[in-house]
Amino acid sequence: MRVDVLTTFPEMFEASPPGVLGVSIPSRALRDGRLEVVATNLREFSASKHRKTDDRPYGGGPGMVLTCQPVWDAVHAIEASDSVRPVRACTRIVMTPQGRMLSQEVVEELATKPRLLIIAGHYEGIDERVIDALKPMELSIGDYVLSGGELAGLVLIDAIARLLPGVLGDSQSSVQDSFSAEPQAGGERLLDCPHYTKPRDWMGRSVPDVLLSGDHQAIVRWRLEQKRTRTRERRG
Ligand code: 6GU
Repeated sequence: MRVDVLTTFPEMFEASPPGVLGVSIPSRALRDGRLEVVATNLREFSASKHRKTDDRPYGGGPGMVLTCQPVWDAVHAIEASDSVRPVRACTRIVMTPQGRMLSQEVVEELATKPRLLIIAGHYEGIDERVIDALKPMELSIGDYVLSGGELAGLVLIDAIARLLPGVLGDSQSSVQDSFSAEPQAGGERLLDCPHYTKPRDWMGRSVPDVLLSGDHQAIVRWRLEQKRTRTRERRG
């Protein structure tokens, strides 16, 4: 998959460690060629004298708003350029706290796309007219405010990278993650169960007996029960 990012802070998407994309699973996905991330500086597309990308909001108020022209021009230039022909269609995404809430279901759907274009606004936002004209998907990562969409975009890229075919080994398969559809439970999306490892006793605390019983069916039942209880108590 190719992921393009349009941002005024392209250095946040560099893979060299200790960047987010330079460690752990995303770095492996990049190294294996299963993921390609190309960050483009919005400034390069500004037609203004001082490469301005933003201006003061009509109607007054604090903050700055990204202007339509550089966003529109950059999106079309990025979409026309690809390492493969014919160019892959981009799924356009604007990261914004006003967007649809990101969920594992949305991540799974996006992980099947050939190419994403993530637009990360800073400041107060993006002129609504260019959003109307581009018709992107608008996504939020939660009901709190970040300084910009870049961190949210990195969250999205990380969540997608680990679902790309061949990125996770069998030993860390994503089918057992929190929020994965439960095969034993008709596709319910549940929080994960608790996990334990050695030693069997630690500071007077023992591991639940069922996990030491060797009864595989009982363990599967216990884990599903724990997932349901946790989901009810923490998300109910
Ligand atoms: Cl996608 N962007 C910003 N700026 N803040 C956020 C967010 C996105 N999601 C939650 N807060």
